Amino acid sequence: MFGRYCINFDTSVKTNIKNCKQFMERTLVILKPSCIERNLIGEVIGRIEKRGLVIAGMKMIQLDEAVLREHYSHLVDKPFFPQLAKSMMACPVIVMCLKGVDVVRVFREMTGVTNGRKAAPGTLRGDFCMSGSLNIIHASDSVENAEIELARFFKPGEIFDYAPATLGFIYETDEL
Ligand code: IDP
Ligand code: MG
Repeated sequence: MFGRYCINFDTSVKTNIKNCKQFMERTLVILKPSCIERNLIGEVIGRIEKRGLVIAGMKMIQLDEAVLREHYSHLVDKPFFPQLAKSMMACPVIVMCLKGVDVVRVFREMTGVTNGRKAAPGTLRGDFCMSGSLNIIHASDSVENAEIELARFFKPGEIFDYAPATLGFIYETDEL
């Protein structure tokens, strides 16, 4: 019962999660091989949880060249693409669907700029990497691309429509 509703401070006020349009924004995150191999999975997931973002889907998969050519279609003609593809196939990755109000922008800001050496301290890249290529995380860059990318990596039924009971302590009622 609780899983289907946003519970506010006043528990008599329950809003059906399907009406929480703002909360329904989603983004795709990939924990890259540079994250997995460097044992940073817990650090990244810990920050996602502490910020109040909801993990609505998560699985480990092995990427291949075909999906990377699609996912990085804007980069396939760059000289560094072969190196990028190789690094993304070096070991399995973890793909996640995050949900939250403004989650695409919020998680891009938490991620930091592409080059880890230029990323601000306090961001995931700024705190945990030193490379412009091995930069530990992928995060969707727009709401539209997030939906395209989620469809690329998740099958129907692998993303769950639930709202944690803590939601009423993460957002004020009028923010949902
Ligand atoms: P983003 O991951 O910050 O959105 P994009 O420009 O979309 O950055 O590039 C996708 C990924 O390609 C980067 O995260 C990084 O791993 C890699 N990449 C981007 N630019 C370069 C480059 O100049 N040299 C090497 N790798 C790059
Ligand atoms: Mg990008």
